[in-house]
Amino acid sequence: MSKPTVYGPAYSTYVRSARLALEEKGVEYDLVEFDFLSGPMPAEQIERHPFAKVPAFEHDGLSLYEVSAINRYVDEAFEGPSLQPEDLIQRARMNQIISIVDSYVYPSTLGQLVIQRLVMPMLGKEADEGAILAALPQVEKCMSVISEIRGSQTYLASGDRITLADLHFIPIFVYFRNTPESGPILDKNSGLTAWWDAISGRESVQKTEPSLG
Ligand SMILES: N[C@@H](CCC(=O)N[C@@H](CS)C(=O)NCC(=O)O)C(=O)O
Repeated sequence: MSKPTVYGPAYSTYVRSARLALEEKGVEYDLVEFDFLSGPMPAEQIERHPFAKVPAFEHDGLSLYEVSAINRYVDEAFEGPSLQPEDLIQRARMNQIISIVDSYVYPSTLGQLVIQRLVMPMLGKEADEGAILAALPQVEKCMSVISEIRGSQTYLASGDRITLADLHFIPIFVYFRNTPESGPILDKNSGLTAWWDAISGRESVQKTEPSLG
C-alpha cells in the first residue's frame, strides 16, 4: 500500500485529528501544509474539498474529506491497534462523542472562544468579548456533557483503550485549555483534567503538537 497524504496545516484541529489516527495506527504519511488564516483557502485545496475546508486525504487512488470518514477508513484500512471498540455500547458512545464534537464543541469552543481569545490577537485583531461571553454557556455545557459521558473511565468512550472519540476531541481541548476561560470550567469538570493527564504523554499527541503563533 502507498503512503497516504493529509492536506492541511498542522495548526488545524481537524487536520490534527486525522494525523492522530494515523500516528496511533503507526502509519507513515505525508503532510502537505498551507496557511488559510492569513489569506484565502488555496485553490488546490478547494479542488480537493468542495466546502473549502481542511483536511483532505488521499490514499491509493482514494480522495476523501470529512474527518469522521477519514479516521474510520484509516482505522479499517491499516494494521495496528483498533481505534473503534467492538463493544456495542462503547461504540455508540464513541459515535455520540464524535457527533457532539462536530455539532456543538467545534462551533462554540473553537469557532467562538478559541478563535476570539487566541487566534484574533495572534492576527493583530481585537477579540470580540461579546462573542466570547455569548459562547461560554455552550462551551461549559459541552465540557460537562463530555465529562459526564466519560464518567470515571480512562478514555472518553472506553475504559481500556483510546478510540476515535478521544482523537476527535484532543485538538480542540488543547486549544481550549490555553484560554483563561477554561480554568473555572475545568475545575467543575475535573474528569477532563484526569483524562488529559492520562493521554497527553502519548507519542501521537506529542508528535502532532501544533505551533500556532
Ligand atoms: N466537517 C469537516 C470540518 C472541517 C473544518 O471545519 N476544518 C476547519 C479547520 S479545523 C477549516 O477548514 N476551516 C477553514 C474555514 O472555515 O475557512 C471535517 O470533519 O473534516
